[in-house]
Amino acid sequence: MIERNVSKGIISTYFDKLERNLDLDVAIVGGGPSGIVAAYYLAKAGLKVAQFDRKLSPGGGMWGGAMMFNQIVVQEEALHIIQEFDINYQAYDKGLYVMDSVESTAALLYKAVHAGATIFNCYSVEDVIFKNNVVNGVVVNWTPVLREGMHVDPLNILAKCVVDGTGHDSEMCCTVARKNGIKLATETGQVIGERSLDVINGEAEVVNGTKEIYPGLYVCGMAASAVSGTPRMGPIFGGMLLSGKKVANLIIAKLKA
Ligand code: 48F
Repeated sequence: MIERNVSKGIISTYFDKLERNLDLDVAIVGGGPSGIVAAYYLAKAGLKVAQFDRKLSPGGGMWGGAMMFNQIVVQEEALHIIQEFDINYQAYDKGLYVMDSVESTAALLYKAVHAGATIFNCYSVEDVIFKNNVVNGVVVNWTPVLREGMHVDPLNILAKCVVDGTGHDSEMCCTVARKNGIKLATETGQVIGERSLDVINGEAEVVNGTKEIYPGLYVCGMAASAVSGTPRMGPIFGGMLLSGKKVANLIIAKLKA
């Protein structure tokens, strides 16, 4: 009966997919642009990578452009990433290019999955696995379970490296520091919190701040700004793309050494 087979097809292949991803090279928390770019380059390098986003539609803050005017801006330094993802763009001003934010977000997601990354939507990462002072994986639950405040235990997913790509709240860094009494690789050892907007410094510092912030835990995108206390930059996305590529390269260098 087709009615039964439709259900069976979904259930059996979904749980195969979940089981294949219980033991990862890299778990990326957050499906914003920096994390998706990281997923793409990691998968392209042959690593086993899964990305978890709490929303129905991963893509983070890229869909809406600025104030829901659905265009974004990328500077010259990051244009090669736009080209690698086959995104249409037009030159606007000296060194600045604009593109459609919906096309851009869709292209990032499509290429990451085609490169071999697995994206789990509707998953909230509520904690990490923390053993011998190293981050070893993520603890996940259904977003609706957490939203409803239901007392349901999560599942555990092992990963050699975890990336905090949760954006402005840098949730994984906050959780690791708060729960385990450890110091992160920041000036204060804690999450400092992002500063007010400054495009030039914000864009440079988000890439500088992309690093292994604690053994096993990497940080990229706005989470990197928030952790290290550097400025936000608004709807210019080159820094996010470059940060995603940088974190992928750091992890590739570590895991393939
Ligand atoms: O904030 P976000 O878009 O991440 P990003 O890669 O990019 C930032 C830009 O969009 C923009 C900007 C550019 O200049 O400032 O804000 O740093 O996306 C973060 C994603 O993480 C998900 C959230 O739903 C969003 O899609 N997320 C956050 N916390 C969790 C999470 C969590 N604990 N578990 C799962 N997903």
